[in-house]
Amino acid sequence: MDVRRLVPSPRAVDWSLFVAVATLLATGVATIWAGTPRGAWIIDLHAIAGVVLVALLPVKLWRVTHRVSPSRLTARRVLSLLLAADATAALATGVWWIFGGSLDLGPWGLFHLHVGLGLLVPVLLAAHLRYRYHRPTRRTVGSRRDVLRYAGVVTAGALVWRLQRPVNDLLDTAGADRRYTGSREEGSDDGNRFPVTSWVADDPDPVDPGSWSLSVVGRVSTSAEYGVADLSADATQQGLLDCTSGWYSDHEWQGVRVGDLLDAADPDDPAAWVQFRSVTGYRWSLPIDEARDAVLATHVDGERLSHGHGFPLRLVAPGRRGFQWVKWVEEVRVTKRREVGEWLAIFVSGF
Ligand SMILES: Nc1nc2c(c(=O)[nH]1)N[C@H]1C(S)=C(S)[C@@H](COP(=O)(O)O)O[C@H]1N2
Ligand SMILES: [Mo]
Repeated sequence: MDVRRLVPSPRAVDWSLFVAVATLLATGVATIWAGTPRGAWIIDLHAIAGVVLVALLPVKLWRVTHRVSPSRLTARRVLSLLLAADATAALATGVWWIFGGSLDLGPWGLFHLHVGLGLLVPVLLAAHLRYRYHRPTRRTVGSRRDVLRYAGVVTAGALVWRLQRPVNDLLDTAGADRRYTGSREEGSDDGNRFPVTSWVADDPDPVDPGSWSLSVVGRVSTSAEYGVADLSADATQQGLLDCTSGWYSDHEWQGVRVGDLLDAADPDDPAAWVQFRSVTGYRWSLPIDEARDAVLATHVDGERLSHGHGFPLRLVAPGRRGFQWVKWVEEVRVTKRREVGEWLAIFVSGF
């Protein structure tokens, strides 16, 4: 058999690469919300698109390498080279992560590097397409045989992804304990000894419990204010914090049930959201029914929360990604509509 017959047409390869990158971008960004097993398919799709890219990229590079020689380097070709290098590095860091790799880059690690390199791919690709774009034609999709090839590549990708799990288990790598989100376990059930993370740059001074208070305000009939001593921390909640930077930690949290605070404040009928605000301005909302079951924690595994983990009060929101677990909470605000600006606030609250 002539293996070259297996290789799709150049246009088909290019468009498949484009679709793979678009899928990787969309699913990569979407993992930010994937906090419950219902979202596992998002990560599966991300990985399968990655495997497809691993298969297609060499085909493309094989076709174009003859154009690249030091004497023929134009700005455009340098851009294409950067794109190839970045895509390769994004794939390599992703695969390395899957098999348990780590990197110490100051406040960042291998997972951040993967996200950074990955986000750069569509940017470089857009620039590359500005002068290398060819309109798709009927030949791009091609024959029935091409369609079978696409299906074959995607199926092979799914198989390879399916196989990484047993390989990780067999080699007993640090990648073996990954959750479906891609996150790896750190310091579960051991009080405050798990990573301290901020979404962007939130880093307030320790909160003075003497002058701190918690306000319950908004669409309620009785606003209330609680000092540290007024809070009866009699609720417990098992909750797994899964940070989008690639680690998770499972703990038993002790604190105040938000439902008790709401019962005391008596929300009005249109009340639909509950927003948790930090002393830094960082804030996030949960639908009111979900918020009722959430806990504002004062303790973790029986230890008083450390400053880094949000003392005196932090939101525990199981099933939500870590960035929604607001630390240093000083206000519970009941609202009718969700504040759109909180998306911005979580990025800028540290500045
Ligand atoms: N006020 C505030 N709360 C915050 C953050 C922040 O930057 N500011 N970071 C969030 C993110 S991204 C995560 S993963 C968790 C981390 O909690 P930890 O530092 O206790 O591990 O807190 C969340 N709560
Ligand atoms: Mo996070």
